[in-house]
Amino acid sequence: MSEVARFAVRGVIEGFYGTPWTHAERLDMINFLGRHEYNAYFYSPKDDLYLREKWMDQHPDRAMREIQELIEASRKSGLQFVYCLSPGLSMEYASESHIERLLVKYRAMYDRGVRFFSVLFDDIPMHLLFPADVQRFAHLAAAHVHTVLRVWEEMSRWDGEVRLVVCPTQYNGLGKEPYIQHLGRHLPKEIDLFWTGRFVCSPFLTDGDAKRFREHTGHKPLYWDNYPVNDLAMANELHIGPLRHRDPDLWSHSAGYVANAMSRPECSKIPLITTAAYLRDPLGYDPQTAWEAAVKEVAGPEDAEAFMRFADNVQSSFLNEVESPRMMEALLAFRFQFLQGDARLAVQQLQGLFLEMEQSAEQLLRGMSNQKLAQECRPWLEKYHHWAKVGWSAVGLVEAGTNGRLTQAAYYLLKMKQWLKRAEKLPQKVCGQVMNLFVEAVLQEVRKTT
Ligand code: 14T
Repeated sequence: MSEVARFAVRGVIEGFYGTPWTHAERLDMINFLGRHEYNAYFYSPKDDLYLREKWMDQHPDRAMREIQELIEASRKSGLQFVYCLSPGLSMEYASESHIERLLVKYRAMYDRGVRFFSVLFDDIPMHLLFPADVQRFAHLAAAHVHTVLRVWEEMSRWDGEVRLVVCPTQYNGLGKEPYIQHLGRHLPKEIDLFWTGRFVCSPFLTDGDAKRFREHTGHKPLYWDNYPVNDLAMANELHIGPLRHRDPDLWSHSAGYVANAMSRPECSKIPLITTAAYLRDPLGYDPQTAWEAAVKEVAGPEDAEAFMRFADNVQSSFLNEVESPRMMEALLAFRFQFLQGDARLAVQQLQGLFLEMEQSAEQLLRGMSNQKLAQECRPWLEKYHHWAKVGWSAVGLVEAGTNGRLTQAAYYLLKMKQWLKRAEKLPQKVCGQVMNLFVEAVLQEVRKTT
């Protein structure tokens, strides 16, 4: 029998900084993931105190009951619920009592049915913090190996089969850095290592890099892909574009693939549907086709067209430098047509584009059938609307100005500046620099003629 071209682990991690998903959002997401053939949900919101700062303390009763429900929901949806702890901010690795406290936390989840666990050492200092650790271990990697081996040793004694994945402190690069090499070479093959690729947010994930990682560490990487997550410095980007540039053979060189999602769950579904398509059939994956299907499913058939127009201007990220390709093309065509061809027609066409933009913005702002999606996108939608108004006024200005109607031109100039101010007040990234470019060109013309 031939092997199916498929990732063994197909997961989503709630692993972002910022507002964690609500319980209802998690239940909905787990159901969604099951329907899209994912098989694992990693519970690891950076802002749940009981997973990081208070890793030693038991979850409060209510949180425990909710986690229990998530475990049950995951089981019903055919997903593994993965329980992740990040002890690195305050753990003394040499302390046996700290290791015991860690195991108590995992064991509580084991008793509730969890069989997949993770120890996360990401985003902590690369050096040892406690004097006892400095004395006992040669370096951070040695302390991590010791801790993970102790945890693994205990877990292996529990009656059921368990799986463990470790997120190294150095989780990106080439795999040949001393820390990650040491970790990989001293941990048994059954324990997986998370890796984000060459960068924290890697524009490309390649077979070659995966193979090299394995050569250096002895483990196939378990990809932690930082897309669509948009936390910290990326907070003004809305990652609703499709997954791109993940090699089609990655599945055979990796232990699996896990996508880190956005704090906005409904928006996350769009890229996560494209990712599901990639995970299902990496060779046949086409970002554009998958994207259109994803928007149709999440926005709904009535709003899909308007949403796609909007999304065309909110697709840039570290995966994709291109922004507003349709608008850019229209503006380039306008310049040519206006200068070399039929200026009236040029104006008409561009007016059409901005009207269409305004109409789609209003449709989406007024009331989408997916209210939750509309709510999560709201600031980006508003900015999109404002840019439509800027564009509309700019075209009015060009038209009135070239036809000598100066009072009208002055009116449009004022309007354009007002809408520009409103647009620029919003920090959200919409249309990249494309609209600014257009406004600059129009203003330059105005300066020439006055
Ligand atoms: F564990 C890792 F694989 C990882 O990616 N950790 C965090 C992750 O939780 C976060 O959502 C993601 C995207 O911002 O990046 C990591 O966090 C960072 C990375 C940085 F380069 C935090 C600060 C940084 F400067």
